[in-house]
Amino acid sequence: MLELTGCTAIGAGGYTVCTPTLCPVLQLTAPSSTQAEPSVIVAGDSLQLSGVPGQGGDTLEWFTGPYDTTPVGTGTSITVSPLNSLTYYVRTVDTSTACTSGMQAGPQVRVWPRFNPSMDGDNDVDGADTIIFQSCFSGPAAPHDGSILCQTVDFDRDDDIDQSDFGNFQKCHSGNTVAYQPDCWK
Ligand SMILES: [Ca+2]
Ligand SMILES: [Ca+2]
Repeated sequence: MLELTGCTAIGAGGYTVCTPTLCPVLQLTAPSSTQAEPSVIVAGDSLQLSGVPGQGGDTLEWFTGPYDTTPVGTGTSITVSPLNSLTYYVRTVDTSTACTSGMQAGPQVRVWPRFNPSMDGDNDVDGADTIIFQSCFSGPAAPHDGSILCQTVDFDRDDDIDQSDFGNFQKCHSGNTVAYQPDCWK
C-alpha cells in the first residue's frame, strides 16, 4: 500500500511535495499483550492502556472505535478516562514511516456511573426517589433494564436491583429537601 508521508506545502499557491513511502503492511503485525489496568472503573476515574507493538513498529495508536481515524492516544502505555463502557481498538505504528498495522480489538473496559440515591436529581432521598427505585427493581439475579439511572443504585454491582440494593438505598433516606449524606449507602 502506498502512503504519502512527509508532505510539505510550498508557498501560498498550495503546491504540496510529498515523499512517497511504501508501507510494508504485511510486515507490520498487530499489537500483543494489550490490557487495561484496571479494566473496571467508576466514571471520572482513570485507567492505563498498555501493549506491545507488533513486528515492524515501535509504538501503538489507540482508538475508541474500529473505524476511527483519530487516535485517543499514542504510546505503549497511555492514561485515559472513559465515561462509558467500551472496547478500545489498537494498531501498531512505525513512527519513522507512519506506516501502521491493521486495527485490532483491544481491551474491554467497564465504566460504572457514580452511586446516586437521589434518583430524581434534587439531592434529597425521599418518597419520590423510592418510586423511581421501584421502577428499577428487577429481583435477585435478574438483570435490571441496563439504564444509567438503574446502575446508579446497583450498590453491590451485580447488575440486578434487588432487596440487597434496597437495603443500601434505605440507609440514604434523608427526607424531602434534606440533602443525603455522602457515602450513606456504606
Ligand atoms: Ca430526590
Ligand atoms: Ca444489585
